[in-house]
Amino acid sequence: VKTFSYEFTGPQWKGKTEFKTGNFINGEFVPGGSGKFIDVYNPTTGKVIAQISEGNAADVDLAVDAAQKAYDTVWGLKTPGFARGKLLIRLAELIEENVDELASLEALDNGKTFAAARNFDVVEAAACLRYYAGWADKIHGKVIETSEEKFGYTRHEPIGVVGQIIPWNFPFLMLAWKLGPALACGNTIVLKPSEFTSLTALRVCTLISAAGFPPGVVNIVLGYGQTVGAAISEHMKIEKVAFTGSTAVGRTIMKAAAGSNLKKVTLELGGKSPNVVFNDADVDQAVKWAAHGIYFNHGQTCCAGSRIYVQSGIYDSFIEKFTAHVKTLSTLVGDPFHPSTFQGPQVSQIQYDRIMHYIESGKSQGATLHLGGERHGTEGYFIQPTVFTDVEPHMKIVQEEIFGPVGVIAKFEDEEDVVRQANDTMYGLAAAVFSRDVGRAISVAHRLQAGTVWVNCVNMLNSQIPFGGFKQSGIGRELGEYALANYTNVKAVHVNIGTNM
Ligand code: TXE
Repeated sequence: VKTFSYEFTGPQWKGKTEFKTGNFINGEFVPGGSGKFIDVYNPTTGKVIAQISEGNAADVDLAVDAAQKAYDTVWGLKTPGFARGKLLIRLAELIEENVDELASLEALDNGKTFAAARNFDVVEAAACLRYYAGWADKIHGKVIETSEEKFGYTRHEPIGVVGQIIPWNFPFLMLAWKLGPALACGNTIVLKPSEFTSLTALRVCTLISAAGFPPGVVNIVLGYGQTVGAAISEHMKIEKVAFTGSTAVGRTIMKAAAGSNLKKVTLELGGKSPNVVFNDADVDQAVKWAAHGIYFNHGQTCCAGSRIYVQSGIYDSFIEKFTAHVKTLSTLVGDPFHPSTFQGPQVSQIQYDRIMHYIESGKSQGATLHLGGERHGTEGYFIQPTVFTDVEPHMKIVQEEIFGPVGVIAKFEDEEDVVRQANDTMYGLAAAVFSRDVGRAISVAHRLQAGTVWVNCVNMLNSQIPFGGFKQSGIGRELGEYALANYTNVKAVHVNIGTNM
């Protein structure tokens, strides 16, 4: 197993990190069965910084066996809810104690800014684990009396071994969203991080052990989607798979589940979220939020407000103020470790190419490239914050998820018009409405086909509030009490205390 050793000497934090980069199975780092390695790139420079083991289907089998053994012997109800909660709290504490190191690693590996990683990703990950720690001893069923002599009760039993496959845009936060509810409910886990961003998942393994989780409760198998991801989704001994990533892969995972053991599937997929700004909105506020909606995390956010609809009465003033704001953001693109940087590089060469391809398609389909559209700098995967105007509903940049710092702005006349345009998409992850008329804002929020609607804000994510998609943006909900249902089987027990049939 290789070791990753790195010294951070940024202006915000100096320190060292060191950990093994093999699979984490049964509490130990072990080499991948293929004997091969995957290069890990620093997206800021495009240079290789580490090598992680490349796992295969045999590694998934080993991880499932370890997870099953842990489930049968030490986890599930053998570690009662309050004790599972205590371990989750300890893990949250250890994450907080190591926040600078974890945030640095995330910035190095993913390209997001150290400040965002520190103040959002890592902090929210710890908050999520604490939130689910609180649920761990409150997961129980109901008693349902059906007659004087008969009653039933329900048990919310853990499922057993669950599979989890996560993406690269919020590597550490997605890990916490997946681990929190699954562990609180008493399941054991086989998780695959993205092959692009596995470093924080590996670092946290040592914290999982240090917190006192028994070996085998959390197992990480590194590798590619087509091998390790497919092995998880097809596995006959995994009864549930949770996935965050592209809609195309979500479809593949559902097929694999259907073709194997009909494992339960939850999916959190892509989006093309509309952001609707009415004439009566506070324009300065709307501008600020709309920019955050699309440019936060370099546009690599599933709920990014990538379609901005502005009512005709304020269109010109919105464009003027939005342009000025985005020009300021364009001066803040650069080194993720610099304290004033707002936007770092895109995660990979593949994503860089995909986004540039969409920018070209916007131009060739006749949209106006209003701002940006070019590479920033000479190395790494940086793209200028980009704005298209004069867009038509059929254009690829209006219909498809770009997953980069590219927003499209369209004008609308009235409420009917904008609701129709906003809902004209196969996605339904999120939406936002800006208006000072609370009645209008809420009635439009109710008409938008999206799992989350923000009123006079965007991108608010809280551990307590469910998150997930309508339409082809997904199945099931993460976060909040709702996520617990993903990780329990409800058993009804009927009891007869009388002598009558
Ligand atoms: O995602 P993939 P990619 C969207 C976004 C982006 C596009 C492509 O539009 O431009 O997807 O990104 C694993 N069986 N989102 O190709 O492939 C893979 O190894 C099982 C939205 O990087 O979906 C990784 O761990 N697993 C999104 C995970 O799936 C497979 C976040 C996600 O990668 C697999 C990321 C397979 N056959 C991208 N193939 C969001 N909803 O936030 C791949 N994987």
